[in-house]
Amino acid sequence: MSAIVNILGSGAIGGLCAAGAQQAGVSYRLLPRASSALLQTVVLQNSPSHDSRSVSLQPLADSAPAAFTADDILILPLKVFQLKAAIAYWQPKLTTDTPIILLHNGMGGMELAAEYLPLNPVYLATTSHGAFKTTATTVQHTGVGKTMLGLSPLHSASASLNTHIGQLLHHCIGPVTWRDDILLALWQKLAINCAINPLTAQHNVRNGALSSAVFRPTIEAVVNEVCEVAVACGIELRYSVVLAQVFEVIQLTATNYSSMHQDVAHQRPTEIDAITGYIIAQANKKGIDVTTNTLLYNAIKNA
Ligand code: KPL
Repeated sequence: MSAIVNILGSGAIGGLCAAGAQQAGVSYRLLPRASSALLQTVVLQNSPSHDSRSVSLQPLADSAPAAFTADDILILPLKVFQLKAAIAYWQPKLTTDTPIILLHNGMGGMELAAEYLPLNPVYLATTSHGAFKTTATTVQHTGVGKTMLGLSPLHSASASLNTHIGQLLHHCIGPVTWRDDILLALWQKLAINCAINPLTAQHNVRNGALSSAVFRPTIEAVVNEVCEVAVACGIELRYSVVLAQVFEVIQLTATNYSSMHQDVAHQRPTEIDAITGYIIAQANKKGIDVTTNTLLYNAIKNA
């Protein structure tokens, strides 16, 4: 039996993964996050009425998937607060060999996977691809990016499996770069999200608006605090490097609304706890003052 890439949830990044798998001829299933009622498989098609980066999700009539085999892989492109329920639902259907890929903004997934999937090979990924759902069944690819992948430091796997997973993910949401220092990549993305997401949500602006001088002192303070916390946690985040990355992302995604902006605008739960909240929690443990991040955290919590 050949490998099936199983993708959980109906989010935009999951849709992109499915589109990539489909275009590469890789077998895939889009599965519900945590639903006992409908184990609905979804097929994703290029829509003739949209450009090639717009894809439609069409539910199939069928069918509950068979149990996972050791060849199958599971991608969780979910928000951190959705992970626990999803893992609890799917864990009994997996084997302890099923490779798991966590693909989310913010932090916290690695620890959850260590608790609930201690024996599985667990991979951590972060992507700079941009996408959003234009309808319940359509995903718009708004920004071509790249994906970083590495083995969770709390899990183990063979080098050949690492290569295989890298190749499969490359088809889904490539290009993929393997990172032995995946935590550094995750912290860099965390810093970018801390700087962009709450501010754009609070001020109801697109990412590009943050290049205005008005926001510069806040962005600098956020990045400074995040770097201080990172270094205290053993991650060498350099202020000047991260600040440059933040402004590069602001420029590259200038016309996009950040995911937190979209969540606040649609009155959905945000990822603030896994992003800014994570920094505040680590800062509290290390006795570091993170006033600016705390102000932004409170602004989003009260939004
Ligand atoms: O990851 C993002 C998000 O919106 O969550 C950024 C990089 C800020 C792009 O919008």
